[in-house]
Amino acid sequence: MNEPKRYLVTSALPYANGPLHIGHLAGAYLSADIFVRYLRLMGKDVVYIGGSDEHGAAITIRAKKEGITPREIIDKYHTLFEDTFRRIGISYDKYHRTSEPIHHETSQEFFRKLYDKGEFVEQTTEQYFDESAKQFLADRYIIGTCPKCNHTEAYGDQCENCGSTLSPTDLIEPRSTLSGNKPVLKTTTHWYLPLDKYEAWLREWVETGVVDGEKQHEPNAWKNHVLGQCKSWLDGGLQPRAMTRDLSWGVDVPQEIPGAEGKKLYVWMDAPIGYISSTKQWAADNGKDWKPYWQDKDTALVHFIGKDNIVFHCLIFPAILKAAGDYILPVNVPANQFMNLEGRKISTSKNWAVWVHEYVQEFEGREDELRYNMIKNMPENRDSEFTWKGYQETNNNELVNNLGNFINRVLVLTNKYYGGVVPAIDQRQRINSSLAPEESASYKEELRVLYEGLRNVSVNIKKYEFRAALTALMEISSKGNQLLQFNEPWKRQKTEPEDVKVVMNLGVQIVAALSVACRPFLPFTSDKLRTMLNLPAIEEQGELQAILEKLEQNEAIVPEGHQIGKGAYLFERIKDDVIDAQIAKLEAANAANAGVEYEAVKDTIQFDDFSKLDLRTGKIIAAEKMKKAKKLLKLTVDLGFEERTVVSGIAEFFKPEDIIGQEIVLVANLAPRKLRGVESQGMILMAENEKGELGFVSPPKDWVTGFTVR
Ligand code: B3M
Ligand code: ZN
Repeated sequence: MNEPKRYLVTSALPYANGPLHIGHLAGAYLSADIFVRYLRLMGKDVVYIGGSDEHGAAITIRAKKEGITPREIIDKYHTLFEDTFRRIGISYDKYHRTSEPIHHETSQEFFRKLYDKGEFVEQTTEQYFDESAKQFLADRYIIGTCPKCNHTEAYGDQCENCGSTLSPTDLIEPRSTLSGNKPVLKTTTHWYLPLDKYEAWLREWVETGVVDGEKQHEPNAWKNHVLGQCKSWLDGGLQPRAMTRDLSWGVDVPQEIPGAEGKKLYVWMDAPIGYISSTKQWAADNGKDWKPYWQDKDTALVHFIGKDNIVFHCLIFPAILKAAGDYILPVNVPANQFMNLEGRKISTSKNWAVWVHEYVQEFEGREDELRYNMIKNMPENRDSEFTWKGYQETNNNELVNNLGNFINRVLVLTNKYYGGVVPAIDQRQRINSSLAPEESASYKEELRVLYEGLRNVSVNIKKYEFRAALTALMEISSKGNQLLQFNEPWKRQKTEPEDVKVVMNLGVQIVAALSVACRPFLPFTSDKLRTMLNLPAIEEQGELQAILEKLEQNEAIVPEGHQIGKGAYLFERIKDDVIDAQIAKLEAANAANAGVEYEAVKDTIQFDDFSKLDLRTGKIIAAEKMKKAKKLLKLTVDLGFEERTVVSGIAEFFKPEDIIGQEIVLVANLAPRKLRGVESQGMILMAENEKGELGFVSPPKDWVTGFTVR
């Protein structure tokens, strides 16, 4: 494909039903933000679109749980999202929302168009219905056991454990999320998108990049795991998919269509169209035309998403766009995989997450420190992991010791030696190369090294390889540090001032290049650096392109005689106590959420106290209910060397017939006690959980009875 004339870049619209966590950030947002900031810095025409997904069962279910209306839920989370994205530096051109009228109109237009063109197939089928809630149960209103992996909490549309896409009728033992009841089947009529009919062109498009005889993208530019998911869907055979639902919240099916009453658009039909309505709103706000961004073949459309959204962006939405006609298809869908947290899957419901809105509050001024770690660990091709220790390490070892240290040394020394004025140099002077301690280099050769470094960042961003791009950025800083290390200006300033001028002038050039090149990754740092260097603030209008052009001509970026400002530390070390507090917070939130309240540990006893207990393994050989004692069972316990009668308060949890043969641990030297006229000769050890349920503490299975436990 030729160099595109313009770019339309999207990030998945997050469901407005709960806050954003680092997994979201690492999935669809940081990647897009790096990409668009880079394109703007290269002087490209790019619009970055997003918004909140405010329809779908996830919203109404959440509203019900919190006892408020869907409207209150979406307002709450939409506001939170907007604020969070701004504070962590996600630089949308438009952050919109799907509850806006312009979106309802746009998605209804699509529906109408597909309807009028006869693309839909109307089908009456049996669907699950909750009789107590009087509602059909699509998608997330129904859960059950996944037929593929046996996960017991799979949704009607998707299993979050194995990633399979499901239909409600695939679920084993389905139950309603509204009432918990087993649903019944009832007939209902819906409009289906005949994906089976589009299968051939979708396959050709995904596999070869060709559609309607025209090459639209290079298929080898798509990530393997994205292609893999598409192919496995196509190989499995595409099925018609309902584009409507029986719901009370969502975009109405256009009312003039017969049978539209009570029907809403399927959220996965309306949400991606949200990209278009958001673009329309952006265009209206900025006096632009939205159409070329969606309809001109010279536009590159790129969707950034998480892997659970692949099928919707690579097959279903393209099918909708093509069925509508006049629309372009994405040139790439660089989906990321998932980010785990401290060895476990991130889970909103289990509160196992680092919440971005909490981070930006607790770590205000350290937004880039999080961005850096997330980019370094971006789950580009496989799942990755965030740990607080890792975050501390990347901050202390890479941002503080490498980048921050280099920049600080250049600014401090330039101020110290030249009062902050970039020194004039003699270009014939040779200095020690930044590449190897024993080699020499000219000023121009070092500018060339810088140019290559920037190109390396650039090339990797273009390939959507953001981790590698970040590594390339840090290599520029490492070489800057080597330049200082190999030339030791602090030792040679007195004796070889001309050499030192060349070194320090180059140092300033590298810092200035970093102030531009770091921007896609570390936008806040970029702003600070520009101020320190006393250079114009970056508007993201071709600044990287401009410095690449200069360097390519062996020209300096910052002229001799330019007055820079004072240095300051850009990054601070993060101490252990900060990290420990975050880990403790995570554990505490998790325990509180699980409803666990632990009993306080009793006063310390001495070993002698403990050793007075005589604990023995035993087996229950007879059990019966006690008269007029609901909680008590009368048990006979075999200790091998004798039998005991034990009265135990476990009748609420165990039936006598179920515990014959149960192996137990008995306190064998407890003074006998009469309970309801029966002498109890010992006590059986039981564990009690947070709900007050009892379970036997038992010796390893089939051990001989009567032996000591200590
Ligand atoms: N809201 C799913 C999600 O948040 C969905 C994305 C829509 S993108 C058009 O993962
Ligand atoms: Zn599954």
